[in-house]
Amino acid sequence: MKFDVMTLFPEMILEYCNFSIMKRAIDNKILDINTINPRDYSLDKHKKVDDTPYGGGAGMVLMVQPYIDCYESIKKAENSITIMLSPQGEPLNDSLVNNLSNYEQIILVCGHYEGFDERIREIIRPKEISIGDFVLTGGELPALCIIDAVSRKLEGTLGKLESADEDSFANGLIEYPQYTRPREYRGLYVPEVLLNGNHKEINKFRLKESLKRTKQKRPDLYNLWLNRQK
Ligand code: 4HQ
Repeated sequence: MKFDVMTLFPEMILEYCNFSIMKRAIDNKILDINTINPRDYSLDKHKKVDDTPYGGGAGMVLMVQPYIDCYESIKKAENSITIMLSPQGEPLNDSLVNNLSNYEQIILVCGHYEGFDERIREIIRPKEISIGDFVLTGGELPALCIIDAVSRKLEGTLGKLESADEDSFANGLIEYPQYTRPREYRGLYVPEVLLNGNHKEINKFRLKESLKRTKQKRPDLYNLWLNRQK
């Protein structure tokens, strides 16, 4: 899968992807991360990419010309989607991540500090995605959230020991409690059931704990799970 990230700060994207599981997936050719900087497409003699808003008001607005010329320079695969990171977008969740993992190419449009000239949206017609109801200084972190979450769904990204179908949300529930050595720490013990090797009992315990936690911490997800069982 290829990600093309339009950003004024390409190093932010590339640096994150240069570590751990992301780096391994890139080295193994499962992933290709490319950045394109709209500043390189600015026709302004000072390489300007933003300007003051028509109608007045605080802040600056990202200019249509550098963003559109940058966007049009990207070679589009047949099965590709363009996403703009924005608090106005559809909230990111596990099912959206699964859908995105089926594309051959994902183009991510990041802004920074300021809003986009509305004509960028009108011309590109991107899908807009939000990572939550709060305001960030730029779209780079949300873009990385999408790159990271989608990448770990791709075959071969996670090793056997990091399987994606056992974590939170694989079954719509949050994770059961986990333990490793030692069996006792400051008087706190690992539950007996995990020590006896009875995998039927262990799975029963884990499901019960997942349900208990989800009901208590995320009643919204618990109700979705209940409805799915019908
Ligand atoms: N942004 N989820 C990028 C966000 C955001 C979010 C604000 C998007 C700043 C430049 N993006 N602009 N929340 O806060 O996706």
